[in-house]
Order: sequence, then C-alpha cells, then structure tokens
Amino acid sequence: MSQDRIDLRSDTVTRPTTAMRRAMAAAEVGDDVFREDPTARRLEEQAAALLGKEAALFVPTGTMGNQIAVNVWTRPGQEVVLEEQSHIYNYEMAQMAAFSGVLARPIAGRDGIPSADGVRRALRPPVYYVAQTGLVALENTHNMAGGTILPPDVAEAIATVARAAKLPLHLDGARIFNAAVASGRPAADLARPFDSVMFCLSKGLGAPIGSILAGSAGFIAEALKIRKRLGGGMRQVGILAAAGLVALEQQIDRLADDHAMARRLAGRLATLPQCRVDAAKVETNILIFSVTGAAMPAQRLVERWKDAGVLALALDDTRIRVVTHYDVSPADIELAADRLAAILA
Ligand code: TLP
Repeated sequence: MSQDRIDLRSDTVTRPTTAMRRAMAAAEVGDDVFREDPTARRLEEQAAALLGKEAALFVPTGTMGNQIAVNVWTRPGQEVVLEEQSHIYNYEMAQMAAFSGVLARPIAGRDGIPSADGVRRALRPPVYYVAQTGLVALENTHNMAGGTILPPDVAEAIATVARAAKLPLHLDGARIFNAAVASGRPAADLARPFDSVMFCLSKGLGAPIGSILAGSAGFIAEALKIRKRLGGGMRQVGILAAAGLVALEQQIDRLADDHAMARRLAGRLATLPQCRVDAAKVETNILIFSVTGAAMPAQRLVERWKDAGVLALALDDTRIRVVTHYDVSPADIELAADRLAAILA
C-alpha cells in the first residue's frame, strides 16, 4: 500500500489486512488461560502442523517465545551457545540472564551462520568444575546478517552435534516463512532439526500481534507454565489469533514479492558509488548496506532520507538496514532509491 511515508524500518510496521480485521471482529473467543479459546487453539494446531511439530503455543511477542524456550530448556548457571549477532543475545534485554540465570556463549558465524565445528568447540566438557552447556540456539532468517537463510545441511550438522551432546536445539525462526518461500522448501523441513521453534506472525505475515512457539507436547506443556509466569496468559486472545490464522492462510506465499523488492532495491543502491551492497547476499526481505566515503555518517543520511519521506534504520556509523514488506509497493522502492540517490548526489 503506498502512503505518504515509505517505512522501511522493519516488517513489524505492517498493519493488519482487511481480511484480518474482519476475522478479528468475527472471532469466536473464550478464556485462553482456561484453554477455552477455540480460535487460539485452532491457530496453535495449524501452526504446529505447518512446522511439523506436535504442539504450539500463541505468545504475545517473539522475544517472549524465545525466552520461554531458553527457560524451559536450561537451568540457572548453564550456558547457551548462540551466534554473536543473534537477536536472543543482542536485542532481548539480557533476559536470558535476568530471567533464566544463564550465560550466553556467543560464537562467530559467517553471514550469521555458525559452523557445526564452531558449535562443537563452544560446548563445555562434562566435568564438574566448569559451567555446563544447556542449549544451542540458531536464527533463520538471520536478521542482523541481512536476512540470510540458514542452509538446511548446516542446521542438520549442528543438530547432530547437539544430539551427540544430549543438548536441545532451539530456532529463532522469527522469519522462517521468508526462508521457506525463498528457498522453495516447506517450513516443516527447515524446522525438522530443532526441538523448539519460534516464529512471528507480526512481521512480514502482517498480523498486528503475536508469535508462535512450537515443539513436542511435553515442551509446550512446560512452555504454557512459563508463559503464565511471564504474564503472557491472555484471555479472549482469539481476537488476535484470528488475524494470525489469516496470516498463515493468506500471507505466506506473497513474501516472495517482498524478496523481489529487496533485490530490486539492492540493485538500485549498488549503482550508487557511495553505497556498498552485496546484492548476491540479499536472499529475503532484509537489506543491510554500507555508506562509504559518503559525505555523512549513516545516522545523518537516515535523517536526510526521512526528511525525503523514507524511513530506515542506521545500525552504526556506516551501516543502514532496510526491510521490505507488503505495506510498501515496487513504486515506493523506486522512489526510495531515487530519493537516496538525490541526497547522495
Ligand atoms: N526484530 C525486530 C527488532 O527487535 C530488531 C526487527 O525490527 O527486526 N527474533 C528475531 C530474529 C527478530 O528479528 C525479532 C524482532 C525478534 C526475535 C523479537 O520479536 P518481537 O519484536 O515480537 O519481540
């Protein structure tokens, strides 16, 4: 949808579709703390089936979904092995330490993707005088690496390492459907190596609120308790779940359009001498580019772009993140590129 300002800060800015608003108004509801909301249950069943897992739980945010998983899988004093740029480690308010009492053991990845050997080397040996590893967590797509897809063979290799060490493997799959659509694989294939998976309904899928945590029935039974402990036991939540069902039924396949827009923008920015863009690495809907030798730092450039009606996020002095989604059009993308070119000229 074209609008006065072109908002490329995140796919979280997407507003619910007309079909979602209608479904929300018509939703059959009940008290979900008593597990009596039929719409929420239907969403959980449908989400579990899509991921090939036994059970699923609706949670208000991706952060809560990830942190419930960390809490269920670990004990205080353990370590969680994750990639150094991961969302769980960097953007969840250190909640893994504050709530679960665990220590992050970050490891390097290439484009956000750690190697199986890197994971293996980060696991603690089973001796009584060192902290023990409790969990390994990965991210697909990888947000801060620019929406990169976790290759299924790497996920399998890391799962083999985790299994050998009797460790659970969690996936922050906030954008797993972007990965599925871009790689032409069912989400269940991408979820298979993992014991638990979180994904967001409220990003590119366009629902106003909500994420899903999925895993075995036993895992979800524990997750339900932790959700309540965190204050995430909601009542007539079918109002929100109804939008989530529309997201799963109508909004997955069209993610390909978002990927095409991100590639198009990458192509346009690559022609600007002050922008460094690796267009080949734009696999989904996130594009991170650098401004080099430019007249101004990234923060200033983002301010100038905003004055011209385009919103983006400066990650540091040189890097800018843009995210495409259904609330922007291909024409908006051309306009955004034109305006950046004009500022830099
Ligand atoms: N990501 C947001 C910001 O927090 C950075 C964004 O605009 O991209 N995992 C991943 C990989 C995420 O990108 C996000 C949100 C989350 C988890 C958390 O989801 P919410 O915002 O629902 O708590």
